[in-house]
Amino acid sequence: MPPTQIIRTTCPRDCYDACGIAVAKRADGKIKVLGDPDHPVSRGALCGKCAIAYNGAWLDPKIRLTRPLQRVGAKGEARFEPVTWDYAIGEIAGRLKTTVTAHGAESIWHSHYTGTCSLIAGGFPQRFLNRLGASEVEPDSICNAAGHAALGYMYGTGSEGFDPRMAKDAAAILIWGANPHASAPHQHKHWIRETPAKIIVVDPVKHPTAAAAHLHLQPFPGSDAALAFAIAHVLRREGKIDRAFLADHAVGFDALEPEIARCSPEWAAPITGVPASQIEEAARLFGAGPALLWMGQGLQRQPKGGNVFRAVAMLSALKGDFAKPGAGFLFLNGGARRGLDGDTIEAPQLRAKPKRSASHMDLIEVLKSPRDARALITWNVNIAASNPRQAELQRVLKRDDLFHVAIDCFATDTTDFADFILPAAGFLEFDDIVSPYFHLGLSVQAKAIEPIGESLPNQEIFRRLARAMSFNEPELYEDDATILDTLARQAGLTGFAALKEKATVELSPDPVPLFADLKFPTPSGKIELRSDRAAADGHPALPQPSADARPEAGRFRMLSPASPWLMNSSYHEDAKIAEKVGPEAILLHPADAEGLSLKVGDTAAVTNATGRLMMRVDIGEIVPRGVALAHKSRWPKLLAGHLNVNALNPGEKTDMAESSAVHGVEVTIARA
Ligand SMILES: Nc1nc2c(c(=O)[nH]1)N[C@H]1C(S)=C(S)[C@@H](COP(=O)(O)OP(=O)(O)OC[C@H]3O[C@@H](n4cnc5c(=O)[nH]c(N)nc54)[C@H](O)[C@@H]3O)O[C@H]1N2
Ligand SMILES: Nc1nc2c(c(=O)[nH]1)N[C@H]1C(S)=C(S)[C@@H](COP(=O)(O)OP(=O)(O)OC[C@H]3O[C@@H](n4cnc5c(=O)[nH]c(N)nc54)[C@H](O)[C@@H]3O)O[C@H]1N2
Ligand code: SF4
Ligand SMILES: [Mo]
Repeated sequence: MPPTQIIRTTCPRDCYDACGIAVAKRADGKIKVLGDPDHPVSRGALCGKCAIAYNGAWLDPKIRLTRPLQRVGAKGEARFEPVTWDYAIGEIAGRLKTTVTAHGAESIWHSHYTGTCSLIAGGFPQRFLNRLGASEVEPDSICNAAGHAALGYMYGTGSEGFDPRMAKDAAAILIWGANPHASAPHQHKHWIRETPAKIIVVDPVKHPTAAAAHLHLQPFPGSDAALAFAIAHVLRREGKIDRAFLADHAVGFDALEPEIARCSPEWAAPITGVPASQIEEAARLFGAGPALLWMGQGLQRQPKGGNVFRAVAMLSALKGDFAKPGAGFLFLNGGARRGLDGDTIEAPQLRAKPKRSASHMDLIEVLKSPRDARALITWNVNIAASNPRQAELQRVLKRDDLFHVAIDCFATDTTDFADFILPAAGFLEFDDIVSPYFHLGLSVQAKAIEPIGESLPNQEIFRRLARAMSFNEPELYEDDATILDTLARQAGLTGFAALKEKATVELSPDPVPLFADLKFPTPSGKIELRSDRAAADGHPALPQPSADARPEAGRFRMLSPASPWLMNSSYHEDAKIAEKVGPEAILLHPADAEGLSLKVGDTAAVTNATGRLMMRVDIGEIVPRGVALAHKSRWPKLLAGHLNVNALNPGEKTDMAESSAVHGVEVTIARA
């Protein structure tokens, strides 16, 4: 049957690409989810994982959660019974009310992240949670809070980045601690390849983007700050430092310069493992003209990730790489880049008292304490797969007097521990807006099908909870259409209909220079290479040319970045994807494998003080000796032992913002 209708929408996953989707709908209502050929980034193709899962698990009522469920077994046993929406909402509201009365609203915690990044489904629930006065697990602390803190000190914000359309004017693109091949597959496929700029990748792993680059520097994890200073050293020696720019627009270069002068490539080579000649070459390419610096999220998930970010981000400042074509850095591009006001969606004014929050790294301590936590609401997250100290978290989630409501599209490890599970509608089932975090456009999420089963969009679930709690603030009930029009107008459109018509709109016809007015949102209005705020917060005033100590003999530094086949833990529920990801695997350098008498396909016991996992051995010359590579976040319950790689993650905090230092984990490895 040929399609009778094409609905253009957008992938709202936490992904740099934000691909355009064309849903082909037939007369019998059946759909096929395809890439939108007119989308500037994805150009007609979805990534492999979405092409499978959006036509598989996401449409399958046998895999999706379709009805509200109430627990009938023990916590974690995953025995539930279907109940009506009215009953579930009534019971939950009743329990929240008695919890507020007996223990205060602050004893109700909620954890959420980027399960969907569409604006309303990702943000509207905050209106209810603000009104309730619930405590929040600081969302970015599982992902990128250290990078935001570091860039905040130096530039005043981590949410303003280059416009990728600038690539045509760049002499070089330096990709530092990101893996576009997995985490931004269309940038890997099109954007990087089509630019005349020289591509330099800095990553301990020779991933496919690194392998295709003009130059790949392969530092030992956690040694990047030393490497950045050595690149700065060469820029200085070759007269590539823009002293006039620094005099006008930065503070602290005078204090930094002696350090830069000290950190030669020969000094950095043994510390980082990168040959001095490659450091020289990288500096030469990066210094040849305006350059784009893409700082990946993986880079700051290191114990000293904040310092690393300040040291690397300093390079754009030294060259004066702002306010001109082909120049700038990017961590991510936030909604404000297109005029969007986050407060419109989340209504923080509904909160009566300052918000109490805790880092994801402290979640176990919070949930363990009956004094601090009486209830937990999880939505848009799968903490039982994504968080550190996984075995211990599973035990803590069994606390019988912790009332847990989980909202998801699928029955995850996290929902297995809940008292009530509420089924969330997927992105094909309601209108919303997607604000991509790499490109500067704005994209539509358009309803293509009715919600699967009785599932409801997050926002509708929280409206129902508000009603059952007898809250009367009008913000809690504002309808989607009104909010979508408001947001579209903030971005300069006439309304949501205009966005729907175009599917994706560019913010401006021409590439937007970064910090065009050379005003930086720091206290001084300049780039703060030396930051008094950092010093006041107990950090060094200047970035430091330091590197982490190497692991002791017999220990490995284990990296667990994004897998090309999963989106965090999402998609493992799809059988075809599960087949692709297979069992937990760990990749070693051939010489390390030989030293441990391990062959491809062997099982290795991977151990540290936090946990022990049996992992399938892979071998490849893509990591330095002493580094082991695994991937993040399979579904624990689909694995032997019901644990994934986060069972080995002690939850160490980064130097800044109490964020996850998961790429700093150390393990020992032995034949099982
Ligand atoms: N070892 C290791 N662990 C890591 C990382 C790492 O690098 N290494 N990375 C970390 C990072 S960067 C992040 S961001 C976190 C991510 O960790 P999480 O935020 O837990 O991400 P997911 O595992 O994808 O869980 C998102 C959940 O949201 C659900 N969902 C999707 N759409 C909707 C919706 O519309 N409504 C509702 N209610 N639910 C929806 C999905 O089904 C899924 O179960 O993991 C971290 N964990
Ligand atoms: N397919 C897929 N795409 C995803 C995700 C996914 O799970 N799967 N997750 C999404 C999310 S939530 C996020 S935050 C982003 C993350 O995507 P990225 O920003 O690409 O970050 P990661 O995948 O964590 O790690 C990227 C690279 O950082 C490197 N790295 C680790 N430590 C160091 C170090 O010390 N120095 C240097 N130079 N490099 C280091 C790793 O080797 C890895 O190649 O991807 C998003 N996109
Ligand atoms: S996950 Fe990323 S690459 Fe895959 S379809 Fe969605 S936006 Fe595109
Ligand atoms: Mo993330």
